[in-house]
Amino acid sequence: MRGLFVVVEGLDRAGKSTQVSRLASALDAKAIKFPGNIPREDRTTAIGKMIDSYLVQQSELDDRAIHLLFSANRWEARQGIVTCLESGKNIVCDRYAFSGIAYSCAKGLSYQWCKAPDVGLPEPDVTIFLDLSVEEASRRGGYGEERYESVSMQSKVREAFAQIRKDMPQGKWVVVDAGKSVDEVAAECESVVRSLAKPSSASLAPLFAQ
Ligand code: ADP
Ligand code: 2DT
Ligand code: MG
Repeated sequence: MRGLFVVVEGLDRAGKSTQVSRLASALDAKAIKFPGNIPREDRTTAIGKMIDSYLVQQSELDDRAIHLLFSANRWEARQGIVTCLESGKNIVCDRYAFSGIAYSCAKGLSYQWCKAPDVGLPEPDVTIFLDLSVEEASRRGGYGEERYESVSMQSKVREAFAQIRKDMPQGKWVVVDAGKSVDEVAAECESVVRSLAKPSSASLAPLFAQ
């Protein structure tokens, strides 16, 4: 039996990193993160380094070029994800293709264009969207120096995530209220995963195939 592939998505400061770590412990899962790996110092592949330099505003790139680098960063991790899941180990992943779409759409790129490079990646069994208003998120500590950490950008990202939610097959996108305490959110995330059916086949479905 293959492992479960669980993705956690949300705005900056929604609590993704906190909950990925909690959920990975609860499920005895491997925790991974896009871009790069946990923590930030591990944006270590050649592509990860280019993404990191862009995010910390040390380099400029065309919006489409950086979009494709984020996608390529997932493709270079694909075999590792598949091997891990096929060995029976669960994976909990902090951001995935949905962040790719949401952040690039927020910059004005078209939804269909943004989706295309990630078509065919391993499809998560479920994506948990940690839902928090932009105002609440910004109260969790001032935004830092990284690109995208502003109220105006986060508002557009939130709208783009709402569009993705409408486009997702039934049961694949579960919204969790991220405004509750860390323990309450953790319990809800765990209950979402425990209520999933066991994977019906050993292989993973392709993302955005239909
Ligand atoms: P993300 O990875 O989504 O940016 P983090 O997990 O890093 O979010 O959390 C952002 C900040 O909010 C951290 O200071 C964290 O301690 C705090 N935090 C996380 N979850 C909660 C919560 N449920 N309630 C209040 N504060 C939280
Ligand atoms: P964190 O490392 O704090 O999660 O921030 N992003 C992420 C994109 O624009 N496209 C993507 O495909 C992904 C995975 C969101 C990473 C920043 O990178 C953005 C915030
Ligand atoms: Mg984080």
